[in-house]
Amino acid sequence: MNTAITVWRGEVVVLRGDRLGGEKVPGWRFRRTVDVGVAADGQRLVVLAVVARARGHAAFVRTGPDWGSWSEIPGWKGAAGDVAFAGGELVVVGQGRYRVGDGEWRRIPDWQDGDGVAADVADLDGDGRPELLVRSGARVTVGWALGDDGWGPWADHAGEGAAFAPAADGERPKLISLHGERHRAAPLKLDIDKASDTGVWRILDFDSQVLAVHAALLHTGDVLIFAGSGYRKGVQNFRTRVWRYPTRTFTAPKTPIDLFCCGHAFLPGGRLLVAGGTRQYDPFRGIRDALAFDFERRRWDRARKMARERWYPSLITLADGRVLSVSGRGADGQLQRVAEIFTLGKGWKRTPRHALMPFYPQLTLLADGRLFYSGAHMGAQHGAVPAIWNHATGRSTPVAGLPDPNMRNQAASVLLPPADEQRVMIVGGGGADMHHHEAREPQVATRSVAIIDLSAPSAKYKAAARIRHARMHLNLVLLPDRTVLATGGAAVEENKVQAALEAELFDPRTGKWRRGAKSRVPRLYHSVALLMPDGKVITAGSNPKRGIEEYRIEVYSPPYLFKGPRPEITLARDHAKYGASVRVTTPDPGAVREVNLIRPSATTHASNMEQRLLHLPFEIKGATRLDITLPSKRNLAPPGWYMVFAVDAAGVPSRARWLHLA
Ligand SMILES: [Cu+2]
Repeated sequence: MNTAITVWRGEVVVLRGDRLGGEKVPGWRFRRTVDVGVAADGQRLVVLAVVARARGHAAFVRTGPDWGSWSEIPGWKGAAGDVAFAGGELVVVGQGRYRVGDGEWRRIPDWQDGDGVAADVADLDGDGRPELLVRSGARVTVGWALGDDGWGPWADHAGEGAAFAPAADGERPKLISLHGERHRAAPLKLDIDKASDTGVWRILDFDSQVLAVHAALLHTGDVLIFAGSGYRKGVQNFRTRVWRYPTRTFTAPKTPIDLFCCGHAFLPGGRLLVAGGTRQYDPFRGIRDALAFDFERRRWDRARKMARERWYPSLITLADGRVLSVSGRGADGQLQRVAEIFTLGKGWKRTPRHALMPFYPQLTLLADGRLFYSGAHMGAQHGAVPAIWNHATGRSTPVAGLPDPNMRNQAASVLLPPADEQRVMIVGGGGADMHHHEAREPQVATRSVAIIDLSAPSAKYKAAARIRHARMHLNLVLLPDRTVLATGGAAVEENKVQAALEAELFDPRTGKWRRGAKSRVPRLYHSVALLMPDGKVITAGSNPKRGIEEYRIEVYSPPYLFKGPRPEITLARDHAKYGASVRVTTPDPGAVREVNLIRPSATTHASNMEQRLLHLPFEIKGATRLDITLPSKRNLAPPGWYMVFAVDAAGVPSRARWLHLA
C-alpha cells in the first residue's frame, strides 16, 4: 500500500508513492518502494520508505521540512510500515512490531498481516501518556501508553491509512482514513467508553514464558509462576519464573523437583511453601518433597519432606502459621486419608484420619478453627461431600443443600467478603470426566451458584443467583471493593469454542451478578487469575491439550479503575500485631468508605484458598490521618502478609500497601 496520511499544520497531507501532497519528496531515490509512511508533529514532517531488496526489505526515514539525509532503520523486517511521533520520539511500526525512539523492537500481540500498515499516536484516555494506534489492513488496535499498559482488542475499521485529526479541547481525536481519493474523519469506538461499567482487558506484548499451572503473588510485588513438568511427559526441566510485575523482567530460578500439581500455602514470613507434585505420568503418582520459595534471593529452598506422597493435594495455612497438607494421590494410587501439619523448623506431623476428600479439595479456615470443605475439587468426587472438618480430631460434619454436587469438578469457591460474615460461595464446575469426551456427548458445566452461611448453627447451602456462562476451571478473584470476579473456564472442559470469555462480577451486598468485558484468550485447564496490588487482575496459562501451552498474559482492569481519581494511602509501618492500631496517612480521610485487608493469592486448578478479605474498622484522627484496627482473631486472618486497600464512596480502591500481621 503505497499511501499514507498525516496531519501537518492543521491540514491532512497524503503521501502517495514519492509524492507528498502532490509534490515530489525532495531527494527520493528509491525505485523498489513497497510501502510508505508519513508523520508530523508541530515542527517536523517525517517520511518512511520501505524498499524491497534482493534479500528481504529495508526501511529509511527522512525528516522535513529541511530534508536532510535518509537514515536506515536498524533491525527492520517486513514489507509494510508507518511512522508516528510520540512527544519528541519517533515511533516506527512494521509488520507485527514497533519501536519507540532507539528502544527495542516490541511485538504487537495477535498481529495478522493485512493490506498495508498505518500508525498514529494520541492520548486517548487523557492520562497524559500517549497511545499508539495501529492499523493492519482493515483492523485497528490500540497500544495503551505506547503498549506499556497492554493492547486493546482488534476492531474492524473501513478505509485505509490512519491519522488522528487534532481534537477540540477535552474531546477525543478522530481517526482519519482514506477512501479512494477522499479522506474522512470518524469517531474511534473504544472499549474504555464502557469501562466504568464492564472494565477492560489488555493483552501484554510479552509472555509468561512457562505454563502458569501455579501462580502466587509475593509481598515483594513479584508474581511467582511455576509449571514443573507441566503436563509434558518425560520433561526434566521443571520450570519456574518470577515476574517482576508490571515490568517485562523475568527471572528463572532453578526448580529442583517436579512440583507440577503440588499444593501451596504462604508461611507467616511470606515464603510460599509447596508440597507434593509429580513423580510419574500415566498413571500419575505423587512425591513427598516440599520446597519454600525465598522471595529475597528469588530461589527455591528445600523444606522437610512429607511422610506421604501426594499428587493434587491442598495446602492451607492455619491460625498459628502451621500449614496443613490434605488429600492428593498417594503411593498406592488412592486418595490420602491422612493429613499432615508442617511446623517451621520441625517438619511434618500426621493428624487423625479424616473423611474422604477428593483431589484439590477447596478448604476455608473458619472462625472457630475448623476447616470447611466446600465441595469444589478436581476430577471425580469419589463420594466425598461438603463438610466441616476438625483436623485435630478427624471428625467431619457434612453440610447439606449443595445443588448439583456431582458437577463441582473444578468449580471455584471463595470466602465472601468480609470474612467475618463466614459465608462461602461456590460457583460452576463440571462433571468428573477429564480429557476423554471424544467418544460421547460432552457434559456441559453448570451455571449453578450456592452460598452457605457458616455462622449459622446448622449451616446449609442455599442456591444463589446463577452466573450467565456455564464454567468449569474458572477462577474467582476477590476484588478490593468487596466484589468477586469470575473469569475464565469453559462450558465443556478444554474446548476453547465453549470458553467463557466474558468476565462476571458478583456483589455480595446485593447477591447479583453483572457482566464484565470479554477477554481475548480462552483460559481453560491449568490457568490462573490473581489480584495485584494496583487493583488489576492478571490472567495466565491454559492447557487445552497435553503439550499445548498458552503463554499470553491478559490483564483485567475492573470498572473501579475508571471511576475517577483513586484514594491514596501510606501506612506508618508495615509490621503490626493482631488487634493493633496502625496510622494511615491519606489526603482526604472523610472520603474513605471502607478499608479492606486482602491476603494475596496462591492459586492452581480453580482453587485459591489463600485469598480472603477482612473489613478493618477505622477512625478519622485528623485532616490527613485515620487509624485502622487490625483483626484480633487469628482464625479470621492467619499470620502473614496482607494488602491494605482504602476504598472511597464511589467504590474506587487505592493502590495497596503491604502489611505484615503477626
Ligand atoms: Cu492438572
